[in-house]
Amino acid sequence: MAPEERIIIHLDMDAFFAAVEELDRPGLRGRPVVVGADPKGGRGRGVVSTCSYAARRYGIHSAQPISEAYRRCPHAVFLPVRGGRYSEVSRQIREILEEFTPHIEPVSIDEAFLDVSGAAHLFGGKYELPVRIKRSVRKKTGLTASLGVAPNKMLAKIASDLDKPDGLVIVEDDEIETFLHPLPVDKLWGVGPKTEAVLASMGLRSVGDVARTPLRTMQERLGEHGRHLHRLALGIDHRPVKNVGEIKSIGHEHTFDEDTGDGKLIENKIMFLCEKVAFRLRKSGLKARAVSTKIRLDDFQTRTRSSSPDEPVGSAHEIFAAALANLKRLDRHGRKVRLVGVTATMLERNAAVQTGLFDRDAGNRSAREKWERLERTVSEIQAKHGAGALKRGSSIGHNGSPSGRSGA
Ligand code: TTP
Ligand code: MG
Repeated sequence: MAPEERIIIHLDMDAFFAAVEELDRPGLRGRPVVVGADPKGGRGRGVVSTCSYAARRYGIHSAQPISEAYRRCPHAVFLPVRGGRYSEVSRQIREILEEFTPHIEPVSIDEAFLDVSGAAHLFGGKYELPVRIKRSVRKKTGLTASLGVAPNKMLAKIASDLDKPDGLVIVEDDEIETFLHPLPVDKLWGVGPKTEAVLASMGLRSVGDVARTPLRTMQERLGEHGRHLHRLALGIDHRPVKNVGEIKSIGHEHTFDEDTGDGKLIENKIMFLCEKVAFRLRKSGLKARAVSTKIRLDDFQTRTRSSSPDEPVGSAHEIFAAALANLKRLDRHGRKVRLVGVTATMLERNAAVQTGLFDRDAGNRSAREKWERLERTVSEIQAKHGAGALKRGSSIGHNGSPSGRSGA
């Protein structure tokens, strides 16, 4: 028997926060709407959470300083973030998706993967099913979603973004190359500005350029990351769609450009990894009962230490405290370090944080405030370090950062 065709859908709501605001106040429809910090007549210091497509025509975008958004379009409607309301809509969307399949992996408040390999035939097949999902979302929430349908998660994710808003892009098995290869390299998961610069220095600008480069060359220049990118460029991505209960661990690792004995550098890198882990925990509405730290020495010996904090941890600094304590217990025998990794395990639901697509408990006020605070922090980090620092979806390991993985 032939193996079942894999049909993965990635759904991403259009201009989500702004679209909800327009929904609640129809008078705003079509106007430039900016959701985020108070612009204070151009002196505001926060950032844009998101904006409507009408506002995007002025060059306004997520994570941009709100003062700049104001400068670009002072007559836009500026609105504060109402996290509780967006979570409510997000739950509604999740319920709609559950009518189609139980295999749903929520990625963020307005984004999810669905594995409909088994369900598609019940809803008229893979061309009809996404149309029905879009229609149902539209009818029941009044909002538009963009969908990508493809044989794997990476392709579905790229596809959902190609025809926004209200898009539907289907990638067939036999058109992976024609679909993927002309795209710029930064469409590949895990390619941020730094990797993009390395690839550019190798003369590689399109995904096809990467695919045509010998694996060896990719590995020589970018190590494990290079191997991973090469596979992605060929359209290979076997990761399953995971229901929230199936996410057993969230981890990130980093291979140093050069083996290092610099304790400060190692600690800084671990902090950076903890931030990435914390960000993904937050997106998934999870906390960890255990944290493990891994080092690989210059002779390729690999050591791991785990610990269980008294309380489940979710924030970067809590994870870092545990990761650092683990690190101190790892004997390096004076050798240099080649790779470090941090993994959060024994995951459980984080009751305090609303994450929308996951969250079934309606928000009480303090949870909502926390949620909003978190949103703001994320946006601030993005504003400071560039959207790539906490890029949604594309560079987050949940979706396949080169060194990220969700172990099962
Ligand atoms: P996105 O799906 O990235 O953006 P979007 O839905 O607003 O627009 P698009 O049509 O391009 O998908 O993010 C979902 C929501 O998450 C967004 O509406 C607001 C919030 N968000 C932030 O608060 N800060 C950010 O930097 C980003 C990217 C999103
Ligand atoms: Mg969206």
